Amino acid sequence: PRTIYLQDYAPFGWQVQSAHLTFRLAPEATRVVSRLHFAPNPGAPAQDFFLHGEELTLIRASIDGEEITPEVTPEGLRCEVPSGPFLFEAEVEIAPAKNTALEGLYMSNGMYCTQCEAEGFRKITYYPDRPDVMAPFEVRIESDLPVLLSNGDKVEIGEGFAEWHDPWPKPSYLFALVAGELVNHAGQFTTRGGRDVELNVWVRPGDEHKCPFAMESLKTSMRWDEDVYGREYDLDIFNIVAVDDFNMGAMENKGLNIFNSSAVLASPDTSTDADFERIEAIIAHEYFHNWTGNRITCRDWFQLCLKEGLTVFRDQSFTADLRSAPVKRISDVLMLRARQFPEDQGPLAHPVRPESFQEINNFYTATVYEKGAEVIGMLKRLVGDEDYFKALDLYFERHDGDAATIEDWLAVFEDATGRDLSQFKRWYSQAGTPRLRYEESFADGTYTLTFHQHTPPTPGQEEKAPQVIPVAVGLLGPNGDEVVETRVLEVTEAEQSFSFEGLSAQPVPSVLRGFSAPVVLENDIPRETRLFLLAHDTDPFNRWEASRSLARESLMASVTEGAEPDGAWLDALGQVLSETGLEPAFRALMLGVPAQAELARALHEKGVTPDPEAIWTASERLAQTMAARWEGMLPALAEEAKVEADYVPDAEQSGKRALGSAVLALQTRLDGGAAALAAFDGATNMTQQLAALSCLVRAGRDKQALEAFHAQWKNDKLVMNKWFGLQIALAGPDVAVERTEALVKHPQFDASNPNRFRAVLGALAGNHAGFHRADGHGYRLLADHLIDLDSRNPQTAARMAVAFQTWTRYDEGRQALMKAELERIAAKPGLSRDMSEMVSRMLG
Ligand code: B3K
Ligand code: ZN
Repeated sequence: PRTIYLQDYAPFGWQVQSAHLTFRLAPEATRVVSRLHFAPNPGAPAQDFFLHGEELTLIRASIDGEEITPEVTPEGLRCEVPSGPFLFEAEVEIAPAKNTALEGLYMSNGMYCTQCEAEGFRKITYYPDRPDVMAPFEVRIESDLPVLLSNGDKVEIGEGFAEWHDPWPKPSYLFALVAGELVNHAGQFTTRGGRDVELNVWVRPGDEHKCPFAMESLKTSMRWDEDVYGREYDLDIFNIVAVDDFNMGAMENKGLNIFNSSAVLASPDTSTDADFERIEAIIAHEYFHNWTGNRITCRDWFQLCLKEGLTVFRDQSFTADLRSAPVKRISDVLMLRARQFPEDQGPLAHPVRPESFQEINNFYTATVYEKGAEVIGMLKRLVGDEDYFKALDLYFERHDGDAATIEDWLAVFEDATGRDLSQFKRWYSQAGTPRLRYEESFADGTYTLTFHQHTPPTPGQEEKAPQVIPVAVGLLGPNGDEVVETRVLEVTEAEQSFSFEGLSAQPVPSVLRGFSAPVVLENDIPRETRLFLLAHDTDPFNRWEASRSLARESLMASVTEGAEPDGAWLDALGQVLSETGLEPAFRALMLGVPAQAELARALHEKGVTPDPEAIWTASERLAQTMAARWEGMLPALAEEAKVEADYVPDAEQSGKRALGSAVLALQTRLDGGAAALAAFDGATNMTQQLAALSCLVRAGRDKQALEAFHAQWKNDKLVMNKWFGLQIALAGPDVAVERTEALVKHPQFDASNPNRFRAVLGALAGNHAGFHRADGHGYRLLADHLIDLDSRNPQTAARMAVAFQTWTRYDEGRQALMKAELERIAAKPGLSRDMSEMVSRMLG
């Protein structure tokens, strides 16, 4: 496969002044007629006229009304064109019913829908399918289906057709079309400028009752973007459509967002609190793209973080505002460490702005999204809130309607604040997680922190230069009082000191408060200091972090030396748990212990080869010890976690339920499942029902409950995904593989539905000890299914192959087994470009 390089960027030789498309829909033979007005692009180098097009049957083509016979290749079409403006017309045939890759125009449960980002539009018609070519679109859809939707505003809806016009010039990746038997949950929003906007959530008949939450989330997002970023909506209609078969969460097509049904449909009976929060965040994310992504898009796909990092940062801020900021920050860091750190520290490491790719779909990664968001957070921390919003205003003013770059983005910050960001830019170009270490000294009332930073090599980047690391620090006095409030130190050198004067005694530092930069803090902070911070830190993140690191060390000592869980830590944590002044959601997070994969990474970082079985055993033992040690306080915590009011998925109630679920898990360790069985039977919402079922699965007392759950929910696909996933994800290492083998034979397993495939095979990959079973059965099972899926849906298959990215961490036996599976995948004839790139990068 061909590699594309950032440095080779060149603009397209023509502009598309307008695009007119007519669709005559038919499952096996849809006709797409395009009328494209081209004009030479004065700024572009001379080039052949080439339009992207894949898997299209060309019926006819013409220029200015004259039939032409273009040169057609598997990648597109080439022809001679006039030197001035001209009209290009083409008619092509495509087969949406046969499209199993779910990219381009495809069918899901009898409805037509599209997914064009990044390069799917070329499977719909011939077009310059690149984000820097923007055009207004007019779309006519002809079909007998009752609901026919496209981007922009309605022009005319009649018997068997609909016409839409999107006045905002957009790249082809934002094109969307939907046709089907759908019903709408309608709403209305008036923008602050007075525009009345019709809102709809479109779903299949029967799902109407699962729409109100998405609608409320949309309105809240629209208001928030006006209030916080000053951004208003710009069309008279905003449609959201739920689709069952979808490769990702959702897509921000202009005025017509298409969502995985799992990211829209919500009801208390069928969705957990976590689902509600995720739906709210995804609705917000896609809506926020209207400005950060659509009005200002990316010049090329290397700039993907320009829209994704920023939009993730915006949705994280939104959730933090709506719910609890510390709880949101801790959850985001957990996610970053679970998904982005392994990427940054393994064979798939790439900069936030990659410089080459074979298949762009492989770069919708945690690095581009979540580390991309961290980079924006650091920028905001460095310049301060006021200057941040000044820079954003300038960004919107200067680049509205542009296809922009990271250089453009940084320039608005430089111009708005007068800062030089050339060193900061390394966050975009250097891959890898920086390591930070500090030394302390104290003399004559002056306390000095000396930082050292370095970034380990990553594939293709041996040498790393120092980065700008904003380190938020506060100092605590010996009695636990805060003597210096949080201040942000800017570490820019490989080694750099900062002093604090006028202190009467040596303070205890609280470093990297709020996780102010995505780095690994390497200090072996003494256990006493961590216990002190756990008891006294005023920064909730670092308080949580202190406990988390004590937990990690305790578990590591269990794994390597068979040590007992750390009693001093458990007692100190027990104190925090009984602080009724702390919000329940925060205490629920404090009860969480490092995941087994996190321990594997921590051990590997210390030069210890992780043993998955030993990690599993140590984790089980810790849970058992926690339960026994805190037995006395569990009833009071359970009492506090009770929610008497009617179910609402807000932060307060969800926090209580999260605490209640964590307490039930501990209780189950003591009573073998009696309380969980009662909770399962008495559950009045999915959060409780699933929490109880999880406890029963872990306790190995799940047979009847799983049957009952199945009987109750067998007709609800989204709930059934939970049923499939849970019994694998939480199974013991001895049975996880067998359960997966049984479930892929279940009549309701459907490998062509990405949600179902992920629920089952993703759960196996996420069961650390089960997946890493020493005999390699877990590896083989996953590889078998990835090979199978790759021939139909390369995007989802390649994405899930990431489960193998940590293969070099493990013992020789496991390494050999995983390598053999990667090689087996690589050797498969006809392997997709997506999968072949992923596997070859992992093999190095
Ligand atoms: N922009 C889309 C992701 C498209 C993925 C293409 N493989 C959703 C989002 O980030 O909002
Ligand atoms: Zn996005």
